[in-house]
Amino acid sequence: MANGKKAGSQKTAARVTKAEGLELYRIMKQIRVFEEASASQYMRGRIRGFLHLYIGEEAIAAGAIPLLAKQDYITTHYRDHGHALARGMSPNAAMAELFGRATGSSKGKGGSMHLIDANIGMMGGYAIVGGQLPLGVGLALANNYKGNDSIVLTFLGDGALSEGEFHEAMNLAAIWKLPIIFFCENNLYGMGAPVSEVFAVKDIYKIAEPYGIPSLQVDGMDVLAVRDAMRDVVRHVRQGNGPYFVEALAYRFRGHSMADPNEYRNKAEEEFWKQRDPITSFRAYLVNELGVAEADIDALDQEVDAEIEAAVKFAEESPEPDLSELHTDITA
Ligand SMILES: Cc1ncc(C[n+]2csc(CCOP(=O)(O)OP(=O)(O)O)c2C)c(N)n1
Ligand SMILES: [Mg+2]
Repeated sequence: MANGKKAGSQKTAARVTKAEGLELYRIMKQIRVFEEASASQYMRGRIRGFLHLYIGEEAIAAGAIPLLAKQDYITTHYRDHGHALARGMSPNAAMAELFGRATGSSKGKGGSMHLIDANIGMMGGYAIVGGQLPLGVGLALANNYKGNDSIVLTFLGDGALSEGEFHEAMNLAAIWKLPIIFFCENNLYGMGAPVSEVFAVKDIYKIAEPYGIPSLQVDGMDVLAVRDAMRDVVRHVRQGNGPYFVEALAYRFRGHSMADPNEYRNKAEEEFWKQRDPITSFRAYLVNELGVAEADIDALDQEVDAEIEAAVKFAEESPEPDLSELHTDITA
């Protein structure tokens, strides 16, 4: 693929089977309901620390992550619930981690921003903006060194583009031709700052050009557009052709974190994006284009609701980490 090739949000019919379509829907719905539940538990004081919701951006995780193979790795930022769930972390382990319980993915010692499980190649969410980029490059270098065919999918926010380590990571990945996909989730804001006011490059996907890294832009509100684009990207990188840069345009429907009163965006803009809700629009696609029965989707919705309700109960009933855990799992 050429540099800066744009993939549109084309809606051509039958790009997935019914079963595949329902699975993509299930993943998005699971993320949405998980996060709505975590917001409500946060308001009740049962989840503490920071909580950044991915609501509105689910089509990215659902479109991209299931295309990875078992041996592949993900590194990501603190808005990581969707990535972990799409990679197969159980809602129980993720919710218990948010609650700080011993049954969580990191025994309750990581919390919302640090969902990690090496067994599924989910190598972590990181709170330092851009921190996951050199880690992704390191994993990709290790893959090259070992001569295996694992690839790395590293997510970053638009805010990470202005970090020095973004450019260092891109440079090393290009020079060493590493098997890594830099996936920029451009949700138009880094906290309260509009990308257009803080980043000099207008078409973000073109930032890859001087590094000789091929890139594309995709509609991040359209799960099939993400999936179609990523299928080729994953193949390209796995075949040993070096890194790729993807920019997905999306929007977070809530504030930056639960602590954000969200007063810097105008209502018309928010409304515009909410009209493009990736779950509502894909549900319509399933019904209208793939002929899925509404009742089947309703049943799936109920299944997901029950699963997340059970995850909250599991987290609530799980023990706090034992004091003896305070000094375990530390590398010095
Ligand atoms: C190195 C560093 N600088 C500043 C911060 C504070 N901070 C946390 S999130 C954030 C905004 C990042 O925005 P973006 O990368 O667009 O991701 P989004 O939250 O939009 O998903 C900032 C500046 C940080 N965590 N790390
Ligand atoms: Mg952003």
